[in-house]
Amino acid sequence: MGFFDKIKQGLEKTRKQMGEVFASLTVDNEEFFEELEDSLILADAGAQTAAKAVNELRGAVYEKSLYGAEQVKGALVDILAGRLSVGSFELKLGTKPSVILMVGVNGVGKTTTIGKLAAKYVSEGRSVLLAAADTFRAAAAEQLTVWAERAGCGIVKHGEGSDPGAVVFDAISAAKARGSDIVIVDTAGRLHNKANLMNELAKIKRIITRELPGADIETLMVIDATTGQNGLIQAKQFAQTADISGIVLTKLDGTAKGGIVFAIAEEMGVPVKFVGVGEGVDDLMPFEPKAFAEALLS
Ligand SMILES: Nc1nc2c(ncn2[C@@H]2O[C@H](COP(=O)(O)OP(=O)(O)OP(=O)(O)O)[C@@H](O)[C@H]2O)c(=O)[nH]1
Ligand SMILES: [Mg+2]
Repeated sequence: MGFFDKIKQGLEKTRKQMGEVFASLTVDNEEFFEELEDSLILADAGAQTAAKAVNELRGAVYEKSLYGAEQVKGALVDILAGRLSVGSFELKLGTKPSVILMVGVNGVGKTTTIGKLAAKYVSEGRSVLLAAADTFRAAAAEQLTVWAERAGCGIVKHGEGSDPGAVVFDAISAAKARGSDIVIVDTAGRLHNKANLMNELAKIKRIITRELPGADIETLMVIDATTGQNGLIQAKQFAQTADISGIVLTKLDGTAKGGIVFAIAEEMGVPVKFVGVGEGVDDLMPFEPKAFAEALLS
């Protein structure tokens, strides 16, 4: 199943809502624009994004004399997709090794996404090494080990409660020695308090940049799409410490409404690079803005 169909399957609630709004469309009707704005807000797009997108659409409709649901929908797809184009959707992983640092609050899907990414890169013929730097829980390293076996890649881990920085240091040394292409670092989503978490991330980042000067480093923030606007609040907190280069939006196969993608692009200026659409190893897809907007309105 392609991106469009997967997304379409997941965002049923929003699609239904949008369908109803468009069914009531009469273009000279201000009510339509108001309903559309409300629907975008309901879909988690955020008030600011919804207002801007609808204003843009209103302008396009009058300027180009658009008529009928299909034309107006087409214009809205372009406007929404345009709002999502805030940077490259590709990961930059040119150096050997390069690093992917996975961050985000607990339970959003960091470890699962690492497993999926590892499997993807291994299947593309690249050598991957996982760093189990979530040392807060013993189960975290075990879970990552299962994913390493599934993906067919190596893993560096220490005992529970050990220093995550030391795990990252060892993983980078091992990657250099083995000639690995990509090191993927798992991190804790929860520590005793938030300041600890942020300090630890900053420290991990310092070790990576110190040990691998000039290397390509992608810091991916994982957000659970079903948490709605909460995801945006989390992202803003992490952005202060972690210098995020991209977002992975997980659980779009569930009850997510999807509009959070627009709020993130608008308020953070950071592109969504991948979406998670299930718990399986193949359930990770590169993000496609136009197909996403189309699926939302289909
Ligand atoms: N439906 C669905 N479930 C997902 C997706 N991604 C992850 N999950 C599930 O979400 C739960 C939490 O995933 P983890 O990968 O353990 O999350 P985490 O961020 O590593 O959590 P902590 O290590 O506790 O911080 C697991 O049950 C995963 O199977 C997704 O795209 N769709
Ligand atoms: Mg985890």
